[in-house]
Amino acid sequence: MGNKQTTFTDEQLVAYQDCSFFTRKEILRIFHRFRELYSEGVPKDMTHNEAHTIRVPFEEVEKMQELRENPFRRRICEVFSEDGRGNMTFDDFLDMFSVFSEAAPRDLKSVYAFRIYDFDGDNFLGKHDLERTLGCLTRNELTSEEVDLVCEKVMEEADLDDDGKLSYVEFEHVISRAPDFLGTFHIRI
Ligand SMILES: [Ca+2]
Ligand SMILES: [Ca+2]
Repeated sequence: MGNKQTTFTDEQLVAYQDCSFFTRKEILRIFHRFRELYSEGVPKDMTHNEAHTIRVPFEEVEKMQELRENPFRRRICEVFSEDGRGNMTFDDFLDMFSVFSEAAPRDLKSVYAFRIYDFDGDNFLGKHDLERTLGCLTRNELTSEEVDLVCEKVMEEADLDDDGKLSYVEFEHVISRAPDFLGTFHIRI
């Protein structure tokens, strides 16, 4: 203690513990991973504004082992990045892995699942959102007829007010009947 160089102040670590599902040790480990992605741009000393001003470009973030096989990686990084383009500050990065951690509650995960699938950001899952989601989930292995069919079926069952799109409440309903669904929302880092 004391002889090591400081990455975060005590106050910073306490704040990170308060707004994530991680312990101090995990937070530091995640920072280590963050810095590994872009060591030329991320300093060791983060005690000033660095955690919300320095961004690792999306092209570096997506190379992470935890993300590179994930068909939603671009969309996930967009949703969690403050700049909306997938370039991530450490604050964004920690938030993302916190939501994907096993300790995060189901409700929180479904809020983010909805945002991720809402590709056009209008707060509803419309037909195009469903098509893109399905394309990602199945890695584009379905024919367009199959995609149409599945979308129709989802709408038929889930679009309770018949307005041709799913609100968050309608989406939650679908999710609650598919207990395995949010299993795809775990990433161990
Ligand atoms: Ca939408
Ligand atoms: Ca609806």
